[in-house]
Amino acid sequence: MGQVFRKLFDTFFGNSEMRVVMLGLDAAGKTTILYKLHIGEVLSTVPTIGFNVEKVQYKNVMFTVWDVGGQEKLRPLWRHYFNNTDGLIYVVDSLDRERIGKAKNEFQTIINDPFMLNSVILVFANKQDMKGAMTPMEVCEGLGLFDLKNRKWHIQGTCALRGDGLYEGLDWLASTLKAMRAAGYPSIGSSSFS
Ligand code: G3D
Ligand code: MG
Repeated sequence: MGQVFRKLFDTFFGNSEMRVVMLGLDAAGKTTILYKLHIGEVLSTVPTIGFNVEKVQYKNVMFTVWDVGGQEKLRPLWRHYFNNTDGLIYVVDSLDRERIGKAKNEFQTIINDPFMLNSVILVFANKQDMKGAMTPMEVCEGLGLFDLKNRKWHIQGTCALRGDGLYEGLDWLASTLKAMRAAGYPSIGSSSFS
């Protein structure tokens, strides 16, 4: 998995800087995904602003990860991390039907942040290995993805424990960003499933 992923990024990104933030409610599977990618040492920091941030730098690509859905008052501080974000990965625990409404509220707040308006959106409908998990289509509906206007998004069913779907999702993210860069960042909406 790690090797394939590294090859993918080497092929697509060369030397261009890229910033990816991976967000989701606690227990969605973000930390598991970060480790599963094997792209470098996961640095866990608690900045003075008081929430836990995990970071992995792989060559020119910086992944920054934190839990959303905590204290509202910390929200304005996210801006610091949103700045210049190229790609958002939003991870959903597909088994957690009770909190899909909360996951939606947080998601909508994030993607409508002025700093996030140009970022492409990859949603991981995680924990697909679990019986009773929402399908990617249900997660799509739960988050309100169909209502998005002029955004590039993609939803991918994943099992982070096994690594299933991670590569496919990141492949979409990398190739989409590459195409946007080549075209000078047009913000044209499109969507896709897998
Ligand atoms: P977070 O970083 O988003 O808060 P974690 O989430 O990566 O810490 O994962 C939370 C729990 O979900 C962990 O279980 C983890 O093993 C589990 N998990 C993550 N991805 C999957 C998946 O695809 N399938 C299943 N079945 N479980 C998953 P624990 O028990 O360690 O709390
Ligand atoms: Mg975590």
